[in-house]
Amino acid sequence: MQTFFIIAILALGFLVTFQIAKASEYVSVIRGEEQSRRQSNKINAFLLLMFLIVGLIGVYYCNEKLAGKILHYGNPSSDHGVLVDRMLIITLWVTFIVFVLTQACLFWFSFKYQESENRKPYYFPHDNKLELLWTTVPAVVLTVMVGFGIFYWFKITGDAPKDAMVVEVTGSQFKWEFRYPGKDGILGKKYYKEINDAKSNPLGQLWDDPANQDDVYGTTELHLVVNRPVKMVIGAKDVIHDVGLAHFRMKMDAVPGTPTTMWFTPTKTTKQMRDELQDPEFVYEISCDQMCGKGHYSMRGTIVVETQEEYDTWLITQKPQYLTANPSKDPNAVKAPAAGAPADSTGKTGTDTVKAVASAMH
Ligand SMILES: [Cu+2]
Repeated sequence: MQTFFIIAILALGFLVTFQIAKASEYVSVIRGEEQSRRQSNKINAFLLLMFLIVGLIGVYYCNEKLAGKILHYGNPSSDHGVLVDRMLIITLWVTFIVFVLTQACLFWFSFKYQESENRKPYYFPHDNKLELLWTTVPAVVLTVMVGFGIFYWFKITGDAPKDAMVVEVTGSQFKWEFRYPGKDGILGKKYYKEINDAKSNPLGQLWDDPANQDDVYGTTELHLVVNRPVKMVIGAKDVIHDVGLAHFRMKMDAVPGTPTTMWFTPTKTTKQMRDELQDPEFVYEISCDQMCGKGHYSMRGTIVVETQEEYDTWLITQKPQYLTANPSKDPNAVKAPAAGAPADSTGKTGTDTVKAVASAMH
């Protein structure tokens, strides 16, 4: 029904415009071309001025309406985020001033210098001073702005500080997977042909590589340490995704076969953010910022920013993926059946099995 009304209104609007145009054509024939031309010149000049005024009010109104809805992530939660926000604000101010000045001149001059019998136009085809001015001023301003952008870009994608923790982020349709290097601080080698979910090897880790044996794997939730730089090694398994970290003002493409990196330092824990925003439900978010398929919208993960102690406590409870994929190598796996419970068809209890395995190992 609503669609019908919209189409009807559009059709009516078209008809009315068409009829007005036709009527004004007849009027001009009756009045004489010259007078009608002057008349429409005046109307156009007035409409241009109205467009300027209504347009600027519209810009102000949209801004007021949407201000809280677009940048509603609070203050940035990372060191680089502060720099990114500063650049954004400077860019917005510069473009705002240029926008208002140029639009005001464009429409006000069209109105002020409309055709008049009391005025003679002054024509000048070329002015070197003017050319120089309107070429150099924007060039200098843009160079400064782009220069800052490039400087920060190299900083963010450049070498991370030595004490940085490393985490690998892998995108696939439609989830994020995380890998932590474990105690050795080194992410083990991978090979895409080894990717096998059935064998508990979702990232294709090469188990021969000792560096892989303590790597911790996880999905949906990423753990980071507050005030400690983190270097992200980013990749993808199928199509291009994009790591979007709105609260940290960070963003980087996840490309299959071509690892990308970026680093930053989270400056507020999840708890601090909850207090700051007075929102006990708040969680940091990792989103996919690159349209990657029909489940793109659901490619959301959460990030927990915590203290080093909390992080260490959490990491200890995580089982390396190596042991999940190779249960025979897991020293804790044999303890799995509860004590006293029948362990298998032989009627032995779990404790018996542990004893049996323990004696077999010695
Ligand atoms: Cu996506």
